Amino acid sequence: MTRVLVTGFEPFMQDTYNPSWAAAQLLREKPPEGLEVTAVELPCVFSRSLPALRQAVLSADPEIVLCLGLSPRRGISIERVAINVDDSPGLDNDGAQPVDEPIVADGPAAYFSTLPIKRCAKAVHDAGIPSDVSLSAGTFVCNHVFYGLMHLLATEGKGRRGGFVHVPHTPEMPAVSGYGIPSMPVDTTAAGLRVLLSTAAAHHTDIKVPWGTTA
Ligand code: PCA
Repeated sequence: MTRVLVTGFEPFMQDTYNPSWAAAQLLREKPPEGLEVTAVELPCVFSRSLPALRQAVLSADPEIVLCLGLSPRRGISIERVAINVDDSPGLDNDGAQPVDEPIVADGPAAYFSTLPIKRCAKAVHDAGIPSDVSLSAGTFVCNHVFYGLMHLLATEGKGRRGGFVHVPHTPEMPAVSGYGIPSMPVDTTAAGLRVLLSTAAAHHTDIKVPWGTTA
């Protein structure tokens, strides 16, 4: 059995629902074959999210950590890189809005995901669920958690692998009809994430296929 920790976020800003946490719960209920999933909900708060994540890693002792967050994406959006800056576009759930502050004062500028991101994106896509490699997790709490996760895994030296995935809105969310942003049923999101986790558990190395961009 491969031990996996999956985190999702509580709702934030105008939303009352966050499909990232709903998907994490679905993965816990029905984990992929051979995987044992612990699911933990993180606060959408700069100051409290990383202590909660650290606690979850300590108690679950996972081999793989997959953090999930909501973003208006077209499918399973696999983040490549976390950057060392908080530049919040609005208030977090504690009313804080850090601007241009480092996440770790003496930390590196960025960390790459240690999951095989292209292999995972291809596997999810081949299973018929939209998926892509993303070059930015933004500069709100998701990037904060992604950077903090990768810093923790790099410095604790336990060989755990980790990464971050943004999931789309669900069709019922008001922003979808209001702004016409893309959406995906949460069951489809969970199905895609099962493929992603099985792929990540089975493969430590990535495939070398073009997925770059000029933009
Ligand atoms: N998405 C936000 C934070 C919490 C979440 O689910 C983000 O993309 O930063």
